[in-house]
Order: sequence, then structure tokens, then C-alpha cells
Amino acid sequence: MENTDQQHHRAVTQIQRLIQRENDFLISSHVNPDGDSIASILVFTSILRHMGKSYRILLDDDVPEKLDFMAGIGEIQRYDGSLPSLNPRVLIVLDSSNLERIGRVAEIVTDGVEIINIDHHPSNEGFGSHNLVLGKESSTVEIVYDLFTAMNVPLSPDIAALVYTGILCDTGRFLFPNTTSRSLEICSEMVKHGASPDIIAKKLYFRMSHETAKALSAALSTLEFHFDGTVSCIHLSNGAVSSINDIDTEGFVDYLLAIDGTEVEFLMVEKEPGLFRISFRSKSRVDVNDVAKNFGGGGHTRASGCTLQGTVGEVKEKILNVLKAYL
Ligand SMILES: [Mn+2]
Repeated sequence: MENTDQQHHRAVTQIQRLIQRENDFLISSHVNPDGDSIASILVFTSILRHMGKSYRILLDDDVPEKLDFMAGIGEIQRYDGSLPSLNPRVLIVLDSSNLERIGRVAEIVTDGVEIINIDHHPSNEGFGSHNLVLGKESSTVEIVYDLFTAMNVPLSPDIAALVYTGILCDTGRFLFPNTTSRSLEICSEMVKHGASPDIIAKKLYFRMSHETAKALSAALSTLEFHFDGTVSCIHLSNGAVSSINDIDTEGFVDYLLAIDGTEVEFLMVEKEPGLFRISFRSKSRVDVNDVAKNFGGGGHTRASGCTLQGTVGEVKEKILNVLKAYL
């Protein structure tokens, strides 16, 4: 029986051989793209470019505006539902625990297509022909960067900034428990090679439209506490701002994490009248992945989400009823 290190080593060798042998690649990642998924894609394509290979990047979603500064972002195409003429023999899936997470791009997979699955989610289903899954890594880009190094691709300031950005995003600015000395060592290396922490931080965290600032203010004004202050919640109603779908509400719920005494925090955003997108956070005790599963959602132990229908009062009631059992 092979141990994990041997499996890992074998997957790396197989992936290297496949890259050397094939010429056309399709690359994809999960819907709701984040800094790590985009960084993983763009660092992977730098390997393919270095090897003189053809590739195409398809996502079944738009890239969030705040990631528009990432080098090479213009190469990412939104999948329009029709199969590209490329006819790839290899599909590279990054940062996705299963094939459903890449949305309709999965339609491309026919019998002859080999799948390379590179990910850091412990829940990864191992759906690839080759699976490089390391559940303890902070981010997928850390794994892709190892491959990049193993294949002797020259490191440019642009690539350094991509790797740094991916790790920064998935470690929550080096604040989450997945932040390891290795993540920091890689980031230190990236800074030596031209990544600029202050420029990247400004692009990612210190940009907010006036509309988003007003929406944040409206959401925070709805703050409530439940169960002796162990749960806090806020909401943003559809009518509270002019165009709710232009608002970047990502990060709103994190403000609640700073409040003393709470264990679970959640945000309810009314994306359409009567339809709420819920974001959960947990400080230490409650597994909010499990909480979200009650409502058909999921995610991680400390951060998860789901979708619920009803009025804000009804939705809140449903959530509090379930949360009761977890506290
Ligand atoms: Mn990730």
C-alpha cells in the first residue's frame, strides 16, 4: 500500500508527463470564483505557456471585479453554454471538491477526456484521472506553485503576485487557522520576487464603492443578538439599496466576528424578493458546514452558506430554530 507521500509524488509525475505529452488543455474552477481559484488558474497557465502548449480557460461565472488586477485575468472566458471548438483531451480542474462545482463546464467531459484534479479541500471526491489533493495546504495555489517549481518555470513578479494573492485570500489575510509557516515562507519568497503586499492589499481590501459602503451601513444597522448573545445576525433587504446585485457583500459578515461573546454569526442578503443568500461564520465551537447542510448548503467548518426562501423574519426563524441545537 502506498503512503500519502508516494501517492502525491506519483500524481505529480503523472501530471508532469501529461503536460509534456498533450497539446490542448482546458482549465476550469468553481463557480463563485475567489482569489485562490483565479490565482491557481493563472499560475497553472504560466506552466503551459512556458511549455508552448495551447489552452483555454472557461468558468461558468463572472470574475469578481475586485480580482480584475490579477495578471492574465483577461484570458479567462465565461462559458456561454456552447462547447468550444478546442476539443480538449485534458481538463484541469482547480480548487473544486467535486465536478459539479465547475457548473456547466462539466458538460465538456466526454469519455476520452482526462481530468487533472488539483485541490486542497479535505472533502475532495477524487473525481480526476489524476488527483493531486493535499487537504492540509492553505490554498490550491500552494500546490500549483510546487508543480510550477518542479517544472522549472521562471518566476516573474507577475507570477509572484498571483501566488501571494491566492494565499492571502484563502488564509483570510493570514488570520485563519490554515495559515502555516510554509504559507508564510512562500509569501516571503514571493515578496523577494516582486510581489507587493501593500499594492495587493489595497486592491483586495481597501476598495469599496459608495453603494457598497451604504449597503454595509444599512446591514450593520440591523444587528441583532440571540441566545444570550452567542449568535449575532444582520440582513440586507432587497429594497434597502438601489441595485443589490451590484453590491459586494462578501466580507460583511466578518465584521460580526469581532464582537465579544458570539459563537455564530450570519448574514442574510435578499438577492431577489423573497430569496435570501445566507453566509455563516463560526468562531470556535459550532460546525457551520453542518448547520448549512440542514438547508441544502455547505462549505467549511468556520465559514459556510446556503439559500433560503421567505420573508426576512421567516428566514431568520428557520435558522435560529436549527442553530438552537448547536449551541
Ligand atoms: Mn481554495
